[in-house]
Amino acid sequence: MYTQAMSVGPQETAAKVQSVEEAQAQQAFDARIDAGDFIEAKDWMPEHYRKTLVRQISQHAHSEIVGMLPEGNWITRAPTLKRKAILLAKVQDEAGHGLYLYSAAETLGTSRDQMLDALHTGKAKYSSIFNYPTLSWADVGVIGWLVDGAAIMNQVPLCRCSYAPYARAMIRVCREESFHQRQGFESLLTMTQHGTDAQRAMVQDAVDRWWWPSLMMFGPEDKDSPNSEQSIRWGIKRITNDQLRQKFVDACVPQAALLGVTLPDPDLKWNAEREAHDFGRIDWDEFWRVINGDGPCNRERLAARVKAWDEGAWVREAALAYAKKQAMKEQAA
Ligand code: BYC
Repeated sequence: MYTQAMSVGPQETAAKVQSVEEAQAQQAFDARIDAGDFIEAKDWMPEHYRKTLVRQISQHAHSEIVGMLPEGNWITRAPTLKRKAILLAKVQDEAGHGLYLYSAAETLGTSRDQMLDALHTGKAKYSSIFNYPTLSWADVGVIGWLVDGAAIMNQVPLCRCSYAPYARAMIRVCREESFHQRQGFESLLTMTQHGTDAQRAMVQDAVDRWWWPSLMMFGPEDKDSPNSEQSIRWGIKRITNDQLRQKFVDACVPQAALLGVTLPDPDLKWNAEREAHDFGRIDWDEFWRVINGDGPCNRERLAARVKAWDEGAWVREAALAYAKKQAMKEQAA
């Protein structure tokens, strides 16, 4: 018995050798991360790092695609040709962001079909913010100001993400998000400075409804964020959820004053000691409800995406048939 337990068969030896190699690869990977190196698609990476990236990047891609829906709802009702052209460009940019991000995730060995299946079957998450309705034209401006503003705050550090294909995609995304944020702010400024009392009231109502959900975009508090610690250690996330949320609040306060709107938080005040704003408690029950599928528009958003996928089947089939025909022609030539 004793000798048997000690004996190592050829298969086990191979497994052991492999694990030594893996330990070395892991060490080399850790050293590269510590040195601030970027990891490329073909480089060795631990399975957990790969999975974390696929999870985050695919959720990010889904958020961009689902994020087209609340604003897309207003394209036919934009008040002027200029606003309509801006909104069309913005919504198209979001489709583009989704495509860069799906491509970045595909470099990690997953397929677009797998990612979309996870979205359509409700297994994959997308940003909580897109499960709220857009009730008035002012919502479009507020999405630009607050939602894109929060997105930039979160995404600028991702330009330095340790996974290079994601970092590269984020550089372009951030440039475009910056235009999105400005157009939203400018649209609101036009309404609050040159609009009627009814338009100013419409802006305030939109701010009241979007402020708290925007703060939720940064994710749970650090103490309740299961992924943050490891993601920060790997250089996937560079700044924690709470730190980014605080930076966002501090940036928004003077912007709200410029617009002449009130942020709907009686506890919001400058804390000279911390040199930052204190703010009220986020309704975390609402956050978890929304990300678990029970927000005001979750079912509507998912149904819209599934319908678009089903109705696009003929386009995918035609593209595949065309590619096959081209390949056959090339083979014959
Ligand atoms: N909504 O451990 P945590 C845009 C999930 S698109 C839904 O802190 P992590 C735009 C989280 O996924 C904006 N789910 O996670 C588009 C995790 O769930 P699982 C999207 C959320 O990953 C069009 C669990 O809660 N931006 O800007 O370390 C128009 C625990 O959280 C949310 C990105 O995706 C949420 N708000 O940190 C306009 C940026 N928060 O997977 C604008 C990239 C958390 O463990 N992503 N969860 O089941 C990130 O930076 C990070 O993934 C997060 C979360 C900060 C969002």
